[in-house]
Amino acid sequence: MSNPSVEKAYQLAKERYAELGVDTDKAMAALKRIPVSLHCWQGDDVGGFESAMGLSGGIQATGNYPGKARTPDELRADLDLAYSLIPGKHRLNLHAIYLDAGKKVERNAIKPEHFASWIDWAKGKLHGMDFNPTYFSHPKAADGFTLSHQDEGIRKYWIEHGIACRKIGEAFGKQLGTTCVTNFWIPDGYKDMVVDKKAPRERLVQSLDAIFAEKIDPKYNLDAVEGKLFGIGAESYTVGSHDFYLAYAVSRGVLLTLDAGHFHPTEVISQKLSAVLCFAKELLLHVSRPVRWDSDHVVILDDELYAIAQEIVRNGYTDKVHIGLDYFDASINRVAAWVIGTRNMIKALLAALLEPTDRLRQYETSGDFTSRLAMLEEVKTLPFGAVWDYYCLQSGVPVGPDWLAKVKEYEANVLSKR
Ligand code: RNT
Ligand code: ZN
Repeated sequence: MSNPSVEKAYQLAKERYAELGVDTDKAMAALKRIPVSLHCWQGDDVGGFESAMGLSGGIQATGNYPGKARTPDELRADLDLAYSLIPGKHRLNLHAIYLDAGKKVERNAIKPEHFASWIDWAKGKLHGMDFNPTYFSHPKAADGFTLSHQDEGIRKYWIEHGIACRKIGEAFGKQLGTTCVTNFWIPDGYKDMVVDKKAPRERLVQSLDAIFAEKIDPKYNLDAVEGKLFGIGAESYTVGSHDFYLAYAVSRGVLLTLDAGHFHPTEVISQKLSAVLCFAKELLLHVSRPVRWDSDHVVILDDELYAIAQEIVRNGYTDKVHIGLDYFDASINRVAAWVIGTRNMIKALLAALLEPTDRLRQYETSGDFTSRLAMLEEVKTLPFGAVWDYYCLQSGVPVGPDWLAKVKEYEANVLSKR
């Protein structure tokens, strides 16, 4: 593909960045190596293919935009379109309820074979895959408790689900030749005043220890645990809080997951990366956008997204921080939602890679905070968009808003017929 105005703008931008000691070609080469894990659940409002049971667990997809995927084939077709509009090679983050088994399989009995069509697809398209046990939308999670449940039988069922999921993660890792991150999030919590906050947490420790007892080669599968502040119907107490999982992850050597929507409204995950990574070996991010609550809005290029990317790039964390997305908006075209959020994540990473960080660091270490602030502000209006456009052009994906026409066409020809 050639596009003279995009190429010309890039050459000028390249010169501007070079004046600050930034190599734009190098930045784009580095960007190409950073995968983003697209969450399958944006494609069908976290429905999955296991049963028609509605979404539970205190999370909610609002909206009823037509055309959601109803089968694994439809979901893969939608994903294929999304990936074709996003520069670079990216991963898929699959939830256990998206199995393609052709029959009902109990969650504690799921096996890699139930995900064979996903593995084949990922192999063919060169996507790595990540995985998630599903601890919601199930009769055995109906009272809001799973791994911390008082009932031993229910705990056992969910422990078995966790064990089964790690084996599926291991199979993904082996068959796709790239490590799978298997992320554990459970909805357990109480709506109202709690007397015994200790017992459920002690039970959760035991359940998790049982799930992680078997060692799996970290080349194939890494485990992560995701804490949360509250959910709908579990406003007063969450068993797996951030503090709980931070301590658990560090003491057990598993990954910690930081979801952007799982903290108090003014608390941001970008501030946490360098703190947690002094102790935890790796992190998984659920990049999301909370609007007043954990609303899981589509990720936009806002200050926090820039800040997350800056922390990853400035600190050299690209191998330690696994970037996953986690949002579900059912009020707009779902393929567009993937494309918008993922392109934004990549844009933020590019912006961070184009930062004259060495120079900023020098200002800081020499105590010249005036220059630090001045430069940080000047950087904001450098011709970053010209580099982004060129990166898209080079990657063979639409430049600027041109991708939208492809989504509209697909909506008219495919989605509107569902
Ligand atoms: C819920 C968590 C969790 C889910 C997905 C579907 O608050 O963020 O990560 O969004 O597992
Ligand atoms: Zn999440």
